[in-house]
Amino acid sequence: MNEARIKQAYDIAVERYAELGIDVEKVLDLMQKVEISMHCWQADDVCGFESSGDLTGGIQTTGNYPGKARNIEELRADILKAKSLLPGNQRLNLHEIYGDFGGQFVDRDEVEPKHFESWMQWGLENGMKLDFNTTSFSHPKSGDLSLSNPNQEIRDFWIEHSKRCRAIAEEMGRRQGDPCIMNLWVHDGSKDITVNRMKYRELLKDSLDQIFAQKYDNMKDCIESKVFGIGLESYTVGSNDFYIGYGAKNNKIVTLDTGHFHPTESVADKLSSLLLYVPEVMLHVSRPVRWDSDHVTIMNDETLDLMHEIVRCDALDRVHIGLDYFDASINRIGAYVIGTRATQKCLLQALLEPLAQLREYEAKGQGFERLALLEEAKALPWNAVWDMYCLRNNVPVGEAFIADVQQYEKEVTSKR
Ligand code: RNT
Ligand code: ZN
Repeated sequence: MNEARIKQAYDIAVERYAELGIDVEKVLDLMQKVEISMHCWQADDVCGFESSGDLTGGIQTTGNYPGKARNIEELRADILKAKSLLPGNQRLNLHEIYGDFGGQFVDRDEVEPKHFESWMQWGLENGMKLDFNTTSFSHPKSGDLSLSNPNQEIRDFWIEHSKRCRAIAEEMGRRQGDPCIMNLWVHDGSKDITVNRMKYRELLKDSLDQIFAQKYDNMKDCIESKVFGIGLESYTVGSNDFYIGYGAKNNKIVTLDTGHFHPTESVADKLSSLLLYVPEVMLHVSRPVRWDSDHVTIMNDETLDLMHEIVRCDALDRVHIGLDYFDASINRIGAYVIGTRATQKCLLQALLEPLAQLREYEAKGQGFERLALLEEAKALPWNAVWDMYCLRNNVPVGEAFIADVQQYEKEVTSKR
C-alpha cells in the first residue's frame, strides 16, 4: 500500500469529520486504549490440552480445515501471528482446559494457579492481559447438568472447579495489574420437556452463591446465559432471565453472547437496560447464522449496532469486548484476524458517529433530519481513518494481511 496515499486520504477524512464536529485524532486515541479479548479457542476448535475427548455441552465446531493448533506452543504461535496482523491492543481469553498441564492429567477439581504460570509469564512478555473461563463441557462428569445437578457429588465437583478457576483468575489479575474477567457459562439443560425447571434453577443459584462467597480484588465474575444448546433444546437452566436476575441482585457482570438469543432479538438494545442494573457487561461478539453457529464475526448490522450502542450509552469503560466464535472450515488464524478487525472497524465507525448533532435532532423531534444524517454517516470516509489506524500500528493495511496469513499457512500450519 502506498503510504502517501493513505496519509492523503486520512487528511481529507479528518477535514470531512471536522465539518461534523468530530475530532478524529481523539477517536484514534480511544481506539488505542480499547482492548479486545481474543478467545483462545478459535485456534484449535475448542479442544484444549486436558484430554483428547469429544467436544460436548451442546456446542459444536464444523469443518476440518487443516493446520489447527495441536499443543500449547502451536496455539501460542498462532495467537501471536494473528495479533501481529491486528491494530490496537488485545487480551487473551483462556478456558480452563488450556492450562499448561505438562503432560499430566489434571482433573477440573484439582486445577491450580501453577497450571497457568507459564501463561501468565507469556501474557506479560507478549503484552496480552489474560481473561479466564470455567470449563463445564467435554468431561466425563459434564452430562446434561453440572452446577445444577441434583447429584451432590457431581454438583460439588463443579462447584470446586469454579472456585478454583476464580482463584486462578485472581492470580492472573494480580500479576497483570488489571482485573482478569472470569466468565462462567455452564451448558446445563435438557433435550426434552422438563417438569422440574424450578429445581435445577434453585440448585444453580445455590451453586453460584457458594462459588461467589469468596471475595476477590483482582478478578471480576461474569455470568453468561444462552437460549439453547444442541441436544439441550427444550430447557436451559442458565437462561437470560435467570442470569439477569442473578446479576442484578448480586452485582455481577452479565455476559451477552450475540449468538445466545432468539434470532430477531436485538442484543444491542439490551445494553442500555442492563447497564442500569448491573455493574458492567461482557460481550461475546459472534455471528449466529440461523442458530448459535459461531461463524466468524463480520462487519454486519448486528455488530455495528452493538458497537454504536456502547458509544451511545457512553459505556466504553463498563463494557468489555470479547470474541466468541469457532470456525474450523477456514484458515483459523485468518478467522481471528477477520473477526477482530471487523469488531474494531465497527467500533471505529461508532466512535466517528456525529452523535451530538443526531441527538440534537432527536431532542427537537426532527425525525427526518436524524434519519438523513444516520444514512449519510454510513458513507463517511471511516475507512481512510481505519487505514491510518493500521498504518500507525504497523500492521497490514487493507487486504494486505491475506498474504501474511497465506505465508504463515505455507510455512507453518500446512506442515502440521
Ligand atoms: C457457549 C458459550 C461459551 C463458549 C465458550 C467456549 O455457547 O458461548 O461462551 O462458546 O466458553
Ligand atoms: Zn459465549
